[in-house]
Amino acid sequence: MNQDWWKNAVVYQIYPRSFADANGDGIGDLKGITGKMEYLSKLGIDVIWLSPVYQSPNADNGYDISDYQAIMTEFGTMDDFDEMLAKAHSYGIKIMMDIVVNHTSDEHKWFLESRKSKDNPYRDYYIWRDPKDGKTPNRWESCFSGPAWDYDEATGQYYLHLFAKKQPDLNWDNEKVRNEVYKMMTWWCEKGVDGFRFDVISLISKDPALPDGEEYGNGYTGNNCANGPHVHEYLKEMNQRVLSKYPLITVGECPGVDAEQALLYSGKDSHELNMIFEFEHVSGSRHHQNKYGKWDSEPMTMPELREVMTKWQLQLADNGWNSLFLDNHDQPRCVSRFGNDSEEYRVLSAKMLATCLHMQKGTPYIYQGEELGMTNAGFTSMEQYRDVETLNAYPELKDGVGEEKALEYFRRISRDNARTPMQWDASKNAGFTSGQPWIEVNPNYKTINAQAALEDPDSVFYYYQKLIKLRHEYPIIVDGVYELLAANHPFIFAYTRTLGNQKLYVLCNFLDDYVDIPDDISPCLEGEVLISNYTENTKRELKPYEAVVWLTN
Ligand code: TEU
Ligand code: CA
Repeated sequence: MNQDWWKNAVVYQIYPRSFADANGDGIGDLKGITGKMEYLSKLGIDVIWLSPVYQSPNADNGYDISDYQAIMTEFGTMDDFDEMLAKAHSYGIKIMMDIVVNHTSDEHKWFLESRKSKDNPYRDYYIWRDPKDGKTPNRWESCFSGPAWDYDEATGQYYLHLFAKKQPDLNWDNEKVRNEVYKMMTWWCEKGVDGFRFDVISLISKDPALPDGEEYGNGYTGNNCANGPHVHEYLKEMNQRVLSKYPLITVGECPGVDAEQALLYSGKDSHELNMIFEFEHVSGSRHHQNKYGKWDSEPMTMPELREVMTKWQLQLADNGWNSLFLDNHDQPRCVSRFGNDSEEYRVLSAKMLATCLHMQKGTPYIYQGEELGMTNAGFTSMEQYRDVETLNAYPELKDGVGEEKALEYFRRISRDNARTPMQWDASKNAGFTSGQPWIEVNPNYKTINAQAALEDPDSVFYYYQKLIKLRHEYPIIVDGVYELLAANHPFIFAYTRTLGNQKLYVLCNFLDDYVDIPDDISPCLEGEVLISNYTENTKRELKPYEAVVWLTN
C-alpha cells in the first residue's frame, strides 16, 4: 500500500451518539452506523473518524473514558464493533479511532486506585499536587469553567483536570502511563483499525513547574500547556513503538499550535503524526477583545478566514500536510457560521464553502450532516442543552451578561449546535430514532434530510459526492501548489492550484449579492468548469455565493 495513501483520502466524522439509533433508546449506536455504510459509500468517503465509542460514564459524551478496551454500553458490544469494522472494510472504508489519552474518566480503574492513597502504585499515573497557600496549586482554569484543580479530601491533595472534573489528566512523564497507552493502541491496531485521531495531544506534556502562564479572556486556560517540554519526545516514542508499524492515518488535535510548530508535529521528517488539526481559523475575530473566552468572541470575517487559511497553506506547502475542516462536533455548523442558513441561500452557500475548502491542499474532513447543509440547533431554552461546556459556562455568563445574552452566545457557538441528531428523513425524529432522542432534533428536518437530498440531483449531498470524486480523479487537487489571488478583495476568496501545465482557478463569493471578478483574474478563466454551484458561469462576475472552479491547461 502507498505509505501516503491518506493524502488522497477524504474523511467523514461520525459522532456516534447523534448518528443513527438502531434499538430505539434515543442514543445513536454502532449497529446504527453499520446500517448506514451504504449511504457513506455512496457519498464516496475513504475513512470514518469515529468519535469515542469506549466505555464511558459520558460526562463529556465519551471523551471521558473509563475502559479503553471495551465498548460503551449504550453503543453496543465489541461484537457490534467488529461487525461495523468488517462492514466498513467490505465497502473499502477505513476506520480511524479517536484516542483520548490526555485524560481518562475519574471512573477509570487507574484513577480509582490513584486517589486511594499517596503510596498507591497508580498514584503517579495522574498529576497530584499539594495546596498552595491553602488554594489551588496554580491559577489554571478548566476549559469547561472553574479551576483546573479539584481537591480530594481522602489524601489532601489536588488533581489536575484541564477539562471537566470527571476528566483527570494523565501524567505522561510516568513511563508506565506511556507504556499502557502504547499497549492499548497496539491492541486496536491488531484488531485492524486504520488510524487514530488524537484528542488534545498538544497538551500532554506539562511543565513540571506548572507556571500560571498567560491570561486568556478572563482566565488562565490549559492551553498554557500546549507544546510542553517533552511532547515531541513522547510522540516520537509513540511513533516508533506503535504508529510506524502499521499503515495508519494519524491526526493530532492540537489547540495552541501555530503553523510553524505544526511542522514539528507533522513535518515529513518529524516521525510523529501525518497531520494536525489547528484552531486558528475557527477562533473568533482577532479584532475583538473578549471577556468570556469563546462565548463573546466576534465571528471571523472572510478576509480573516482567508488570511489564516492561506498562512497554513503556505507554511505547510512543502514539508507538511494540512487537515481541512470547517465543522466538527465542537464547532457550530459551518453553513450557519461562515455561510448563510436562510432558506434562500443555505444550499448555495453550503456548496460554496465546500468548494473553498475541498479545493485546498490537504486532507478534507466532513462532519456528519455537513453534506446535507445541516444548520445550527437554534435552541431557545437552557433545558435543550446537554453539552458539559455549555452547562458549566451558563452560571457565570448569566451573572455577567444575563440570560438572554448567554442564550444568544450559545445559539451562535455552543457545541450542541453540531450535536443534534443526524437528519435522515422527514419522519418523526428525522428517522434518527424510534424513541425519545437524547437531544432535540432540529425542527428543519422536514426539509433538510438525507432522503430528500438523495432524491434531488442539485442537493448539497451530490455536490460533496462530486467534490470527493474530483479529488480522487485529479492529482492537481491533491498535489497542486496553492497561490492566493486578489488578496485584499472584501468578498471573493480566490486561489489557484498549479501542477505542471495545469492550473485550477477557484473562485468563491462570500457575499449574498453579485460581485465583479477582478480584472486581473477574468482574462485567465478559460478551459472547462470542473464544478460550480450554478449551471451558468460568466467570466465577469460571480452571482450570490457562487463558487466556480476553472481548469486551464
Ligand atoms: O476538544 C478539545 C478542544 O480544545 C476544543 O475543541 C474544545 O472542546 C472546544 O474548543 C471548547 O470550546 C477535544 C474534543 O474534541 C472535545 O469534544 C472534548 O470535550 C475535549 O477534547 C476533552 O476531551
Ligand atoms: Ca441506541
